[in-house]
Amino acid sequence: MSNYTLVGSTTSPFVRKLRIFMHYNQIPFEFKSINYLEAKDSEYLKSHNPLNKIPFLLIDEKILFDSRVIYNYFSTSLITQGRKKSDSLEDENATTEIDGFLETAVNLFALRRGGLDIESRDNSYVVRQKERIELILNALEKWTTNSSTSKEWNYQTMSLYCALEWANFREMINLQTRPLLGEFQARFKDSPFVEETKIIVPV
Ligand SMILES: N[C@@H](CCC(=O)N[C@@H](CS)C(=O)NCC(=O)O)C(=O)O
Repeated sequence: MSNYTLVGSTTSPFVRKLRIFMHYNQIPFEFKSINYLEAKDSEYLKSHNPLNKIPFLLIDEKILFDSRVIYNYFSTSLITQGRKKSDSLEDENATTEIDGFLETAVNLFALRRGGLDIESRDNSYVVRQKERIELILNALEKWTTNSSTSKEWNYQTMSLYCALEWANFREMINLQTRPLLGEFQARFKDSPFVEETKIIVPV
């Protein structure tokens, strides 16, 4: 059996959903927590992943980038073992929407942290990113109401839970203005491995 090390941070929602998914599916792994804002960890990240992003997975001597690719790697194996069903087209679209929301929100957060006024309507790129966030959240609200997948603890619901909690925590969204998504969060707040993987900001 392979040795797995998941490299990431204790704040990243892309990392957190994989930690939850792997624990939930009893996949043994080591979690290596890094803080890429610190010089040593930044060098470590750059020397391993040319995308300069977390998460990545070490599989013995090999390496795999990107949360969705890592998820697909484990999902395929679980399906072969009869321990998981395949994702439907609707599930795939939900994953794309959640990842799209998160990539956009993470980029805007980084721009804001760098000093850009993301509330200004002068920057058409920023305006378009914010519009994308609203469009995706509208679609996900419908998904949380209509889809049977949204009622169980699975990769899609783990992804949305982690995405919303991160975005709310970083004040990129206000869940008070999205009651359907607030209900979704309340439904899953006591789910397996939510507490164990809660957001911890390095001091
Ligand atoms: N598509 C990537 C996105 C990962 C991502 O954006 N991770 C953020 C942390 S939440 C990151 O590493 N950002 C580094 C940076 O922007 O410099 C995935 O799904 O793994």
